Amino acid sequence: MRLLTPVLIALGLAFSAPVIAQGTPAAATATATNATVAATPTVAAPAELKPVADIGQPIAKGYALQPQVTKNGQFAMWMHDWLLMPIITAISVFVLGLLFWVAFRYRKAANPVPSTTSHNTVIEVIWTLVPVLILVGISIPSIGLLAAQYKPVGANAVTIKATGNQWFWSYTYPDHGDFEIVSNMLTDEQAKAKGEPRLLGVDNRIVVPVGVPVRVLTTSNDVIHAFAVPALWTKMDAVPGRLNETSFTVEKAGVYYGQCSELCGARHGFMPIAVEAVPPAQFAQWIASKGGKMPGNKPAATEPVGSATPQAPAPAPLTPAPVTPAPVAATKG
Ligand SMILES: [Cu+2]
Repeated sequence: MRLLTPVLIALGLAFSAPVIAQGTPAAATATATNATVAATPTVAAPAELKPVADIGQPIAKGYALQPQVTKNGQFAMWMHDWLLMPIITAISVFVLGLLFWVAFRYRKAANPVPSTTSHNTVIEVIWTLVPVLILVGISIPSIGLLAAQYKPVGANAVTIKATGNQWFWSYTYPDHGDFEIVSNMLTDEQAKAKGEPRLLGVDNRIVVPVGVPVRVLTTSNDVIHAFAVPALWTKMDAVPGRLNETSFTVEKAGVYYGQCSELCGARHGFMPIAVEAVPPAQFAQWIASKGGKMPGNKPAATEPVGSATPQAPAPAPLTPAPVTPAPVAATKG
């Protein structure tokens, strides 16, 4: 009898262990609502921004670039609209005009005896030099833009690790408590009900602060994907086994949509990206609502002023328990 009890307990544990082990991955891969639930947030998430038509998403009957909300994007758009397009148009019109002129002026009827000239030094110098000057003129702002796009951001940047999966995105915020966001596309019905654009709306957006540089580290769990958000002038391949880096600083609050931009399989077109840019204070609140914390060990924006233990070491001594219940009750819902 004395032996029987431990044997029974051991048997019970042995049988229950596989059940627990099987339960965990199933929960982890459950695509829709994610780790955020498990994190038991103590702060309510700020209200989601509503998408605005023609901002951060394709424009009906549009043919130009989407309105840009980063400095790099605005410069790139200026370059496209006021440098490249005028030069391309002028060259095309000039060459087409030359062709028409040659075909008309030197047709057989008008010019029965063709010239045998084969060299003209002045013209040859001009048609070599002018294209070189045009290309040099374009390359100066172009190289500047390229360098700006890949300029590493400083220590104050918010880091997001974006991982491509067949066929959804998952994100972690390594400097903010390393919580995970699993982001799946909404169905047509869900998108309609939520006022989200079709094929672009997701169940869980990523949130970034306005005016603060954001560093995006991209990688993949399976095949090559690409993290791309047109309004943020951002596109970076997400390659399995590698970590790529890109960055952007959003200048304007709003919701900006993107898509996977590397053919990655059957549902490549159905793994959108939604980035919500909000004021820094709201960002801190969102981080707290996900169970994360702002860097520097400060609990994220739970208390606006006061009780600010400066640089408190991580395991702060426990204060008497009944301090927080009121806000929890107030914010739940
Ligand atoms: Cu993909």
